[in-house]
Amino acid sequence: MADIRYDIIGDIHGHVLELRQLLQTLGYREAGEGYIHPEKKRKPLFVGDYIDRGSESVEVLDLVMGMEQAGEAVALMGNHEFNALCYHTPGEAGEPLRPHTAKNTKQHEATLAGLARHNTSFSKYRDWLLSLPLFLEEDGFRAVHACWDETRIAFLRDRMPAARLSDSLLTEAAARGSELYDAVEVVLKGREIDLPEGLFFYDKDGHIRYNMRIRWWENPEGATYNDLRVKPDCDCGDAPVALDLLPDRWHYGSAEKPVFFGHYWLQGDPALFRDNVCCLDYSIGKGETLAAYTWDGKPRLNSENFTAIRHRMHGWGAIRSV
Ligand SMILES: [Mn+2]
Repeated sequence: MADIRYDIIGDIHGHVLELRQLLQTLGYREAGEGYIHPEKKRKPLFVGDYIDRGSESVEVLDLVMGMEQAGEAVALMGNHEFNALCYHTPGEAGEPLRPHTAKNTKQHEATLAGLARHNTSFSKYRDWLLSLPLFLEEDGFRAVHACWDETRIAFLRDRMPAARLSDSLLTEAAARGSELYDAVEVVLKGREIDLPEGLFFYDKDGHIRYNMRIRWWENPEGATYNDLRVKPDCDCGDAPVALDLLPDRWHYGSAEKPVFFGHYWLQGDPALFRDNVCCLDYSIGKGETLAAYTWDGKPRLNSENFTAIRHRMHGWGAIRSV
């Protein structure tokens, strides 16, 4: 896939109107059921989380699946796709791999409602969702839904041909305690550490949390909990991070090739974390922004390459376009 110029697109979460607006702003034109770019060899690379939250999960699946199957896009798996596969797949005892608890069902309810409204079933999308790779490495960049953890990615490369799950691997990955579970968890949901004793916060859904997502691209040595939090929306304390909770002391270094991911529900205008670290989830799922980065092959990233579409309730308009 050398020579291809990618428009890397963050979490969509059931917002097909914003996705269409973004593709048009990037210069794509409608062609059949999908979009193509007049520049040959330019295509979208989606970093996962197509479904849930927004009311157009089915429409997003139809569009992204159609483009991917036509060879006009690359699509990675997000944690919402993984969760949905587990939700709709029975395990050996017949119980779903992801239990149908109130919390799990609520996380998935917008997609369930969309499927019912379209009088269609999850099985239409299942094989395609299962075929989505969990990560992508190209000569000039890497992409993953949440975390390019080198140890876990190496393990997954070993276990998963072409970075893809299968039915038996899905069952294994859903079993808490397995090494595959741990690797998929980190790659699709990010690295976390427990907060110091007595500290907790409430997440965006009002659930109490005793651990926090960390900036896996920052050196944890000498950092405080607040230094390592991804977003400034919780006070995680200024105590030094307990390094024994991060046994490998690993972080994604500044000399590595650029890495793109989504997942973190960022707010505001898209910005780079570093010139080789780019998160593209700007919370369209919460009424904010759908973001893309146009990768031009350069080894260092440039914030001029962002394009972003505000949620429809703000009125249409691109924040910035290349
Ligand atoms: Mn996610």
